[in-house]
Amino acid sequence: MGFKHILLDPVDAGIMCLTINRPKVLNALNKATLEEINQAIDQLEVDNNTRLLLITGAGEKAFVAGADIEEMSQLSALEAKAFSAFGLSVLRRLENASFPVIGLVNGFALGGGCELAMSCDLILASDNAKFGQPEINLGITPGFGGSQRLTRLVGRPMALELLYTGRIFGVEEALGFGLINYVYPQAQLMEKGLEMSREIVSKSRSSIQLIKQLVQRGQDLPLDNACIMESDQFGLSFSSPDQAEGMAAFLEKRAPHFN
Ligand code: DAK
Repeated sequence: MGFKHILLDPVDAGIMCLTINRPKVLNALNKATLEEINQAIDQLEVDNNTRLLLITGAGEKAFVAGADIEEMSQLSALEAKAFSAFGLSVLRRLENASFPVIGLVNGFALGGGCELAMSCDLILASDNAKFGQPEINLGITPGFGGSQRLTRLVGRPMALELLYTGRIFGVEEALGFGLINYVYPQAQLMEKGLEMSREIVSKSRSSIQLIKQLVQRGQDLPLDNACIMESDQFGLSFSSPDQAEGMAAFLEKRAPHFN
């Protein structure tokens, strides 16, 4: 499928890369871009070869500098609500995708960009990355889940400070908050992302799918219910050929070969 605002490319066996490609406006997310991300997810979900998705921004300056302010400035209240609901649903699809999603944050990740990054399973950042939820400066609130995801990730007092002030912060603070996994020089970000991706796709695909579901769904459940879900998934994992192979490999003192 031809896209105008994003690129969707295979970058290694089983590994796809989605690049937000509007560098002139620092990859700001307009409705058309969100629609294309949604279509890309449709495509990846039915492509059995997709094992993992990387998301990044075009150019060296920005991952995504937010929702497109020019487009948003024209919205009525009802249109803004619809835009927010659509953005939320697209980000939720990434969180619930049947494959891991790694955000490669290569510059500004502000507003909707920070929200997009937070909907990825892991975040690897370049040393020039900057994060923040500056919606307060536009007289609006976060609209793609920032108030909720940031609070769950960094805790209530820090989330409220960042949301009240709109302060932009760098990778050292982001690491300290537990918002991101690792920081690399910008020129190495893609290679480091690929390195981690290759390691993940070498593992059991069925286990990864179950683990992603457990973590995504379990974190919003009471602990007892989440642990029951884990028992169910643990049981289910014994129906997979990977369980037979993984345990046989251990007992035979060899490396497992997962399909
Ligand atoms: N939208 C549209 N264009 C943007 C943009 C954005 N978010 N960010 C940057 N650009 C454009 C600039 O207008 C400029 O365009 P030209 O003037 O060249 O035509 C170009 O990108 C380069 O930007 P700058 O010249 O400003 O570059 P600087 O290096 O000087 O500054 C910056 C970089 C990232 C600090 C600055 O561009 C900036 O502050 N950008 C805005 C950051 C921001 O406020 N992001 C949050 C956006 S609000 C909701 C739904 C969604 C949301 C909220 C509610 N509902 C519907 C309820 C989400 C909101 C957001 O994400």
